[in-house]
Amino acid sequence: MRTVFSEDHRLQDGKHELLEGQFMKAHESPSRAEIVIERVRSTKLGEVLSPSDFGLDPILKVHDKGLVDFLAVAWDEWAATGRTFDALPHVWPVPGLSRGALGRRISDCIDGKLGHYAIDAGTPIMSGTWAAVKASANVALTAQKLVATGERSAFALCRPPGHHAGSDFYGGYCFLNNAGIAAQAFRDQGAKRVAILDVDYHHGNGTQQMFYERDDVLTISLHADPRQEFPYFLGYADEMGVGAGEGYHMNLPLPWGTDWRAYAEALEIALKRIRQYGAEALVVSLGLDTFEHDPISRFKLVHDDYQRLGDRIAWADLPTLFVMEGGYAVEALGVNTVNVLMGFEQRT
Ligand code: B3N
Ligand code: ZN
Repeated sequence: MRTVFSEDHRLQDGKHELLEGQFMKAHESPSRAEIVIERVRSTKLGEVLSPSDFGLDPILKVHDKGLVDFLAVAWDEWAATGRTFDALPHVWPVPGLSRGALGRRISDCIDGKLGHYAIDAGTPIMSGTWAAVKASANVALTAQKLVATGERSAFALCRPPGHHAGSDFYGGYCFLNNAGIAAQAFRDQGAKRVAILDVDYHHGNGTQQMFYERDDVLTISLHADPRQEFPYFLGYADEMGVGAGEGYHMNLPLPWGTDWRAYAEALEIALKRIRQYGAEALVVSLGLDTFEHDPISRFKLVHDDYQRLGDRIAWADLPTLFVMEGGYAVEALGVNTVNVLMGFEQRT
């Protein structure tokens, strides 16, 4: 399997995230992608390619121009105020603070704009963020092209990750939804039905929002129950899509302590639905924060379970694009990621 990787991911190097009432060292760090690419190389998984530049058009198919334009200039606007620390929001337009007749007002001030577009205070913007974010989307699109042009699978080693980013918001360490952008590219290149399977520990709220009213992209997320975990406000089992999208979204929330046995049962439900749907391509939002030693998560998957996960995904028998999402047990991240990819490849 070929991997697409950009060293520009290093330009996203947040110092802090706001957590438990204090600033903590950011969990989403460059070391994550570095350990994965090292493992890809040392196991000789396959060739490693640099991304091509696809420009903004494929991004604007699924993201609002307002968000994209904001991300492109957010650091410059922040720095223009004389600040040198990473940009984070501190106030949000909850309904009682947002009564404009034409909907939510977007302030002229960078602090108001951050609150408008961000869902949390854990997703720092710095001078290199926009370059890293564009590179991450290009990584996904380059790997998507490999699969769309005939490869059975490809691995997009995206960083920053993407599945919490919606059409018009960012957060959860994510800025643009790499998996969603890639799924839309499959559609635009002729696939009638595309499925996104999100196996990250956290609910893929951005992916759900982006495709919630559509029946041409089936979205399924297995994740920690939002009653217990971020993103808290979306990801419940009764959210199944609306309008044309009714029946084309599936949430499979699981409790703290979930091990492979319980996880595999939910995974079978997801995979059967994908087969029944008749998808022509599969995009996997590949988060490895389901690992037993992940520092911010509470599932119990072990190293070997990731090979099983890859094997079960291969059972769907679809052209498959793996897109990197979360995973913060950095020492184990390379092994666990490549275990999934090898488990997939070993099923012929
Ligand atoms: O949920 C957390 C969080 C929980 C526990 C932590 N410990 C014990 C240090 C730290 C953080 N933070 C909220 C932001 C989570 C973003 C998740 C990003 C992700 O992986 N998405 O898939
Ligand atoms: Zn996650």
